[in-house]
Amino acid sequence: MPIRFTRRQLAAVGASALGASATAVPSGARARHGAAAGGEASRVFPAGFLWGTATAAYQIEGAVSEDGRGPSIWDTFTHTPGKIRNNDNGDVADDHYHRYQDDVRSMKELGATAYRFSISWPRIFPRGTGAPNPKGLDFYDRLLDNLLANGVAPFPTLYHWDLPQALQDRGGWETRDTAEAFADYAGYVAEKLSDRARHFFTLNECATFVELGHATGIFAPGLNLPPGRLNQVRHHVLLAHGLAVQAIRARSRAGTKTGPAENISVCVPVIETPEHIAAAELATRELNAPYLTAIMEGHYRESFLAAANADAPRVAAEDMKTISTAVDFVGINVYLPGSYVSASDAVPGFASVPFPAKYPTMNSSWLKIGPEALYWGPRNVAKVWNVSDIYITENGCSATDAPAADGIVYDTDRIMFLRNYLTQLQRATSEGVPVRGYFHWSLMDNFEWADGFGTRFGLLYVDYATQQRTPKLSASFYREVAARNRLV
Ligand code: BGP
Repeated sequence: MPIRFTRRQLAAVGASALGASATAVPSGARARHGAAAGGEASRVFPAGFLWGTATAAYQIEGAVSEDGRGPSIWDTFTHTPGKIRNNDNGDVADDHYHRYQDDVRSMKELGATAYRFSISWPRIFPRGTGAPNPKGLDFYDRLLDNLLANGVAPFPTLYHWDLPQALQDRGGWETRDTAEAFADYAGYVAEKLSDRARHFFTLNECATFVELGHATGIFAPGLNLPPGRLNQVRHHVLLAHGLAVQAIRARSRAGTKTGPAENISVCVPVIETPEHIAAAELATRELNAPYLTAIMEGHYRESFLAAANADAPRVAAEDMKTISTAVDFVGINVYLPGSYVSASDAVPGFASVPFPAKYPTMNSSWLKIGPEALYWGPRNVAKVWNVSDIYITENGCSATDAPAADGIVYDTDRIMFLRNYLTQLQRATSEGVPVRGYFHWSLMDNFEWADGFGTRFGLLYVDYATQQRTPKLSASFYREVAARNRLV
C-alpha cells in the first residue's frame, strides 16, 4: 500500500526526505517551493492587511487627575464600593499615560502595523463642553507622533465609555444635548488630529454601554431605566454616531475615514446550508435592530417598533437620515457567536438555538468559544449591507495567565483561541469578504471594567505592582502571523 502523507506530515518530514538536494536550493527558493507544495498559500491574508492591537483610554491610561483631565462616569462608578470586582479602579491602570513610549515600542516589536486606542473625552473637554484643555490634546499629539515614528498607523476611537461626569450630571445619554456635545468634541479632535490619524471610530460598542450601563446597571453609570427611557438612550447614542460622522467629515482633512466599532450580535447558521444561511442573514438584521441595523438602513425595523410599542423612541424629523449618514467602513468587535440560527417557517423566519449548558468558554463567563463567529460576523455584514470595508476592531480572549517558574506565560489556550478564530477570518478574506485589518484585544492586560484586574486579555503580561510588561507566548504567535501575513 503506498504511503500517503497528510500536508502536516509532509511538512515535518520535508527536510530529511529532501536530503542533500534540498540544501543545494537557495533558502528563498525553497520557501517558495514549500509554499506551493505544502499549500501554505491557502493560509495567507490579503496583501496590505493590517495587524493591530486595541486598547481603551480608561482601561490603560491612569493619570486620572493629571494635566486638567475632568472626571468621567467610570471614575465615579469605580469609586462606588461594590461595583467592581475587588473594588479595583482605573486611577493608575497600566500607567500608559507615562509609559506610552514603551508601549509603542512593544507594538513595533510585535510587528503590529496599526493601533486602535481611544481618546478620553474628559481629557479634551474636562466638563464635556466648553473650553478645550490643550494639555489633554498634547498627550494624543505625542502618542500619534510616536506611533508614526515607529511605523504604526493610529486608529483612534472617540468614545470608549468614559463620558464626562459633568454631562451625566445634566442627564447623560438621556438627553439629545449629549449627542450634540459628542459631535462637537468629535469634530474638534478630528480637526486637530486628522493630519496624522486617517481613520476615526465614532463610538465603541453602543449595545454594550447602553445595555449594561442603563438597563442592567453593571457598567457606569449604573442605571436601571424603564423601557421608554432606555429606548431614548439607544436613540440618542445612534444620533451621536451620525452627528459625529458629519462633524468629522466637515472638520477633518480631505480623505479622513470614519465609521462605528460595534459589537454586533453575530448570527451563525446552525448548519451551513442555504436555508440556515438565509435565516442567519435575516437574523443579523433583526437581532441588531436597535443599533447597527438602524445605522445601515436608516430606519427602525417594524418588529423592533412593534415590540417597543408605546415605549418606542421619540424620533425627530431628520434623525434617521442623520443616523444613517454614509460611513466609510464598518468596525465590528467579534468575540463569540451571538446566536446559532436555524431556518423557521414561523414568524420572524428564523429561530435562535439555545447554547448547551456546558458550552466551552474562556475565562469570562460570557466568552463562549465560537471561532466561526469571525467568519460569519464580517461575511454577514458585507452581504446584508453591501459593506466594502470592514475592520475587526476587537477580538481576543481572557485567560488565567500567570508566569511559570521560568517567568514565561505559556498561554497556549489563547493561542488555541486565536489560531481557530483567525482560521475563520482567513476563510472570509480568501472568499473576498472585504476585511482590511484585525485589532487584537488587547495589547496588554488592563482594567477590564466590572472584572477589574481580575482577568487578563493581553498579549503582554502586566505586573501591576511594578508595571513591568512581559510578552506572553501568544505575543510570539501573533508576531509570526503578522510578519508572514498568514496563519502559522
Ligand atoms: C469589549 C470592550 C473592551 C474590553 C472587552 C473585554 O466589550 O470593548 O473594552 O473590555 O470587551 O470585556 P470585559 O472587560 O467586560 O471582560
